[in-house]
Amino acid sequence: MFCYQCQETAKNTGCTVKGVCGKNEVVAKLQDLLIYSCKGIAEIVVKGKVDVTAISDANHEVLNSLFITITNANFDEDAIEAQIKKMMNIRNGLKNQNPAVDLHDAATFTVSDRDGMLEKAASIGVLSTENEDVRSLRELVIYGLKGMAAYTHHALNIGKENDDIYSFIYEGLASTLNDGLSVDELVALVLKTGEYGVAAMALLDEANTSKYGNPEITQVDIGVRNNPAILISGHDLTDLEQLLEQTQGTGVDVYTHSEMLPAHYYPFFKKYDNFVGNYGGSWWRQLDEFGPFNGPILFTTNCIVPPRKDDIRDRIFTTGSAGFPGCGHIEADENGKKDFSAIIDMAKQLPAPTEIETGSIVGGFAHNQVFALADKVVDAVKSGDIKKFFVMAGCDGRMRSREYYTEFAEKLPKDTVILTAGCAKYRYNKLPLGDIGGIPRVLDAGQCNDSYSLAVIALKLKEIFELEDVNELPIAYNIAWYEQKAVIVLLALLYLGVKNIHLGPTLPGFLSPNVAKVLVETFGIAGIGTVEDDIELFMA
Ligand code: FS2
Ligand code: SF4
Repeated sequence: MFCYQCQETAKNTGCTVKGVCGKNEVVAKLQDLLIYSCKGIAEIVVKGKVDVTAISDANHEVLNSLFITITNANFDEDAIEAQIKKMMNIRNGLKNQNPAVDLHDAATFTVSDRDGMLEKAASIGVLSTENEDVRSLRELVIYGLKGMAAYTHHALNIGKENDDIYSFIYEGLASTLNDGLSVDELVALVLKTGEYGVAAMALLDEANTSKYGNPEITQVDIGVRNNPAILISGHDLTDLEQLLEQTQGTGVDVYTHSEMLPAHYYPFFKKYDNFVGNYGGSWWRQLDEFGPFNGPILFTTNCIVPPRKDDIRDRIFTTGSAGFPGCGHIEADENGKKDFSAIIDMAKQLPAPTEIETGSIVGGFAHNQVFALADKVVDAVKSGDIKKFFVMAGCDGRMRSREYYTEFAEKLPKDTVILTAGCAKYRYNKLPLGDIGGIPRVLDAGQCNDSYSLAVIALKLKEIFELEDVNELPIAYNIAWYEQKAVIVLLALLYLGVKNIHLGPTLPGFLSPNVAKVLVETFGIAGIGTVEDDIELFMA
C-alpha cells in the first residue's frame, strides 16, 4: 500500500505497511481501485461529452465513492468492494451508451473478485505516476476533489445540487489520467479545483441555511442529563434531523460529538428538547470519551478511530459513506429515509452518560451572525480595540505537535480575535480567553465547510473598509490541516486570492519539493515555527 493523503502520514512521506489512521493494506488498495474506477467513469463522461444532467446516479455515486476514501471515513473492506462493483456497472453502462474511442485502462479494466481487485490495485495506485511533481499535482487535485465531494454530498442530502460542480469533478478526475498535461496546466487545474471548492461550500451553505436557518450565537451545554442517550458524530445534518425526529417521546437524549457540535447553532434544531448538548472534544479523543458516554454512537461521516475494545465497537453505528467492519450500518431507503430504531432501542437499555466536564461553550458566528454584529466589529477595529483577526480554521489531530495551537491561542495578544471553523477549535474553545467589548475572542463559525463563512466575512470587511485587496485586511491565516476537506478549504482560499497562509503542524507530505516551491513563491504559503516567533511575525 501507499497513502500520503493526510497530515499524519508516516514520517510525513507515506504509509506503506499500515495507515497511522488504522487503515489496513486491503482497505487502502480497494480505496485506490475505487478512485481509479471513478477516473474511468470521468474519462467516459469527458471524452463522450456526456450530459451530466442525464446521469444523476453516476453523479451521486461518484460523490459517495470519493467520500468513502476520505481519511477515517470508511474502513469496511466488504462495503468498498461492493462500491467498486457498483461503479464498474455504472461505468460499463455509460460506456455502452456513449461509445468513445481511445479510452484509458481506467475505463476498460475488468476484475471479478477480491483477489482480482487487489492484483489490479497494485499497479494503479499513487506511485504509478512516476514523475514526483506530476504525482504531487495530480494528488493535490484528487484530495481537493474528495473534500469537494464530501461537501457536495451533504448538500445533495438536503436536495441541493449544482451540475457545474459535477462537470468539474469529472474534468478533474479525467485530467489525472492525461499524461499529455504539462506541469503548468496541472497547476492551473489545482486553482480551478479551488474555484469549484468555493462553489461547493457556497452550495452547502445555501443548503444548510435554507433548511435549518442561519447559525446564531448559542451557548452549548457540555454537561449531561440523567437519561439514556445517543451520541452523533460526523457532519451530516440530515442524519441528525432524522435521529431527533425518531427519538421524540422515547426518553432518549441526543448529544453531539466533535464536528457535529455546530448543529446546535442552527435555529431549526433548537425545538428538540432532547437535543441536550455536546459531549467531549475532537475526533481523536473518541476512544477515551465513548467509554463513559455509555450509550450508542452514530457516525454520519469521518472521523472514525478504529475502536479497540469490543464494548465500544458494539455500540458504534455508521451511516452514509462511513463504515467500519463489525459495526451496524444504517442504509437509507430510496427516499433517503433512515430507520434508527436499532440505535434507539440499544440506548434505552444502557445507562445515561457519565459526566466528564461541565459548563458551556459558545458558537454560531457564521456570516449572517457576524454581519449582524458588523457595526460593533468595525468600531472595535477602528478604535484599535481589535488589532488583528486570526483565522485558525481546519482540523485537529492526535499528534503532540498540535499543542502548538493551544499555546498559540493562549499567547496571542488580548486585542486579537480568533476566527475558527472545523474541529481545530477544540484546541482552544474551552480556554478562558475572554471577550473584547462583548465580542468573544474565539468566534466559531461551525464545521470545516463553514470556513466558507470566514471567507465571506473577510470579503465583507474588505468592502466595508473600501480596500482593493483582501490581503490588506488585518487578518492572518494560521490554519491546521489533517484530511482532504482541509485541502479543498485551502485551495478555495488560494482561489479567493488569500496570501501568506501558514499551514501546520507540517506541510503536506504529498507536496513534492518543486510543487511546495510554487505554493511558497506564488501564494506565500508557509509552515509553522515556534509560537513566540510566529506571533511576532504575524503581529509585525
Ligand atoms: Fe475534523 Fe475529521 Fe471536519 Fe475533518 S472531524 S478532521 O473530518 O472534516 O474536520
Ligand atoms: Fe496514512 Fe493518512 Fe493515508 Fe491513513 S489516510 S493511510 S494515516 S496517509
